[in-house]
Amino acid sequence: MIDHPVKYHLEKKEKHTGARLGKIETPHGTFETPMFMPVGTLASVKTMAPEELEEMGAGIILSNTYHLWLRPGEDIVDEAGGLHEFMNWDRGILTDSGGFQVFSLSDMRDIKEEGVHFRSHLDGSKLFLSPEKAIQIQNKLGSDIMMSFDECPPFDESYDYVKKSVERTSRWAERGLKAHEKLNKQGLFGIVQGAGFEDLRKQSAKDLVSMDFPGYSIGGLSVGEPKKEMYRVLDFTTPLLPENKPRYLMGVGTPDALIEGVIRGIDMFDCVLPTRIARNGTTMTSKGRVVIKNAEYARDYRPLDENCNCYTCRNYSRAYIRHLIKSDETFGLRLTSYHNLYFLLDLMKKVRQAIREDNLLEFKESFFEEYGYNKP
Ligand code: PRF
Ligand code: ZN
Repeated sequence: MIDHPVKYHLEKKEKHTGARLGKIETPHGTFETPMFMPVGTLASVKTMAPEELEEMGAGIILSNTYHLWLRPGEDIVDEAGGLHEFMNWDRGILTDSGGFQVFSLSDMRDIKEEGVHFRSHLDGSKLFLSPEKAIQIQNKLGSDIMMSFDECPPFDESYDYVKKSVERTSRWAERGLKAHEKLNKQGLFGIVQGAGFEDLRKQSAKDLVSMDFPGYSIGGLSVGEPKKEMYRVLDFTTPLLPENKPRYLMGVGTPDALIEGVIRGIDMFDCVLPTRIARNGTTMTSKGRVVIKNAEYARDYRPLDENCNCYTCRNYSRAYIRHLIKSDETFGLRLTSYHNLYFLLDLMKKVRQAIREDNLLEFKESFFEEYGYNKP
């Protein structure tokens, strides 16, 4: 048994759902779960300073092996003293393995047992990423939580293909574990795949659980399948994972999916959604999305969200933010990014409180009602 540097403490299970309240201890502090992790792909959460992330209550952010490998290169980050030092963030960092990015960003790729040959999305040069290489890069980056190198097949791939893919992803996870040189400093998670096939998800979970990772991700979801399908897969997948380890649903960040994921036993989420839509002027509020560029906000002197206590909502009006974004003033993008991240972090805080009080289903109902999910 390994004494993992990343530890999950289960504090309470909600009475009427699969939701869990807990804490995750990392070498860079402890954060409460369920938690949403802001995405900083290139060692920066776009437009946000680390102090601002800290202020809004982010205890962990996500960064990316593939992107940092290409630019600036893991050696530069290593020489700088690691990712935390490099970007001036001393709380948790989770790095994705690059597996998913290879499949989502590169259209030319050749998947072999040894790894994946593909072309750079920057300059088209030939690259090769393997389970070992993905771990070596993450060891140099020095993230608190690393991801195994996996394949994320399309949700509608054939059973036969997904079966082969899942088996290979298990072998890759095993190879990554062997290559991991900092077992006592960085936690490595396994990633459960298997698309929509229950027996393949079972096989994947069983293989990975036998390797005793300090946490498990659920990959291959939120890749274009209907939400109902994602919830169906979660319904049978989270129960396959050990209760004393965290479960991380990768790439999910709409408010409804966060709540539905928590209800099904998920502890961690990440998504570019809040920051990406913020940069094109779309905000999430307790009453649904507000597209701030719209003419109806030109003379709207209310905050983005009257129920929000964030820096943006305490100080600026919709009319002002609209003006900034219409005028290409970058401050506008900072204000919408701040608010959207705060909104999801605050939502998770309310979700944790609802778990504490055993009223998560009531919370969901009133949140959905106000957000507009129940309206025609
Ligand atoms: N695998 C990895 N990263 C991911 C995913 C995956 O399946 C997803 C799927 N939503 C997002 N990010 N390694
Ligand atoms: Zn706000």
